[in-house]
Amino acid sequence: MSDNTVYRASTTAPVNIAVIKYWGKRDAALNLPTNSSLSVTLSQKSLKTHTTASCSASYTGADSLLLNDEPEDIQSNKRTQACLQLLKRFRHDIEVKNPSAPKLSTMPLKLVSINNFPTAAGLASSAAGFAALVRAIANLYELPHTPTQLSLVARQGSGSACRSLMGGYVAWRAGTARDGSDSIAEEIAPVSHWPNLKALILVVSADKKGVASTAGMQTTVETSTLFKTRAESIVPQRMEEMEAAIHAKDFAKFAEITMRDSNSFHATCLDSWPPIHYLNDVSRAAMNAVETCNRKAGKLIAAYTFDAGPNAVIYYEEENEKLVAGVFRYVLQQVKGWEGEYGAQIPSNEQ
Ligand code: 2P0
Repeated sequence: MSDNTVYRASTTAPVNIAVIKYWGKRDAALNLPTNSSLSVTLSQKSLKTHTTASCSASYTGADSLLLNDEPEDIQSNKRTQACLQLLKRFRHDIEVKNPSAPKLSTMPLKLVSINNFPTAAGLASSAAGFAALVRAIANLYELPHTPTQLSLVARQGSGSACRSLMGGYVAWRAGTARDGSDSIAEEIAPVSHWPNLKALILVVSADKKGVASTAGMQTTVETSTLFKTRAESIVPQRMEEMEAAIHAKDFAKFAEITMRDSNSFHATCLDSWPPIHYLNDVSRAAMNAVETCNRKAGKLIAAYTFDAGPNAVIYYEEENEKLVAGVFRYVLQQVKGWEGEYGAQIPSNEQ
């Protein structure tokens, strides 16, 4: 008997922006990090990946993915395969326990993903992308797993993706187990804990980034003399201080650690050989603008952070929006190369 039923589930996943950066792998195959990291999940109102997963016995051929209307080669992508195989195994376990459950794990999957922001421009597209992919398939398969349990799967697609399965303030614990079983993400505070914290995203360039994160990290791990100190001595203490700052809603402390950790990460990039440059003159103008905001206010009211690209994310509290927006408007209109802003993204876990 042929069955043409198409099973389908859709979901969206947000971008997250780290305030303690993940940079370096201790196990590239399992995608295990050398240090823990911590991020803020941004609103899905303007930065998100939307993914639909479907499967059917009537589908022919291999699993497929359309990303922004372009077919992606997922057969030779080990990371995507690792995620799909784990999720199919979880579904298979359900089918073994419940023989009347449809055998979704044996059907070809069709995945369709759309980003509403530049892909691979240092705006955490792989984070939202793999988080949406894992959650869409988990929904399709009706898996009972918690977001933290699914973070083990998403991590294998892209490290930072494990932090996009939760809203609010999310820690990715590096873990110590060799099989990665304790390298998981957990929400340390919900978005409602600090509702007036905002993030402004300055798009310096929507081009694809120069050095991809995975390759850049490996170069840093292998060649930077600063890296070991950062991973082993600096970040563990910063994680504790950052969690305390978030719990206390201590913006000045949050801002200091955020900026120092961004600078520390970019310092290890510059200390790599060959050196890796992600920041440019527009990024540095954004840093100066934050320093101007803080000088004008007489205290830390704004914080910058940069990922593997020149785009800036500026954190501030809502009551200081006028001052921050005013300084940025003034400074950036004098700088060539600034493409625009994504507006104020209120961190949110609405999903
Ligand atoms: C972060 N980044 O914590 C840091 C800051 C970039 C700079 O996570 O190789 O794309 O897929 O695990 O997750 C970017 O790294 O790397 C990243 P893979 P990913 O957000």
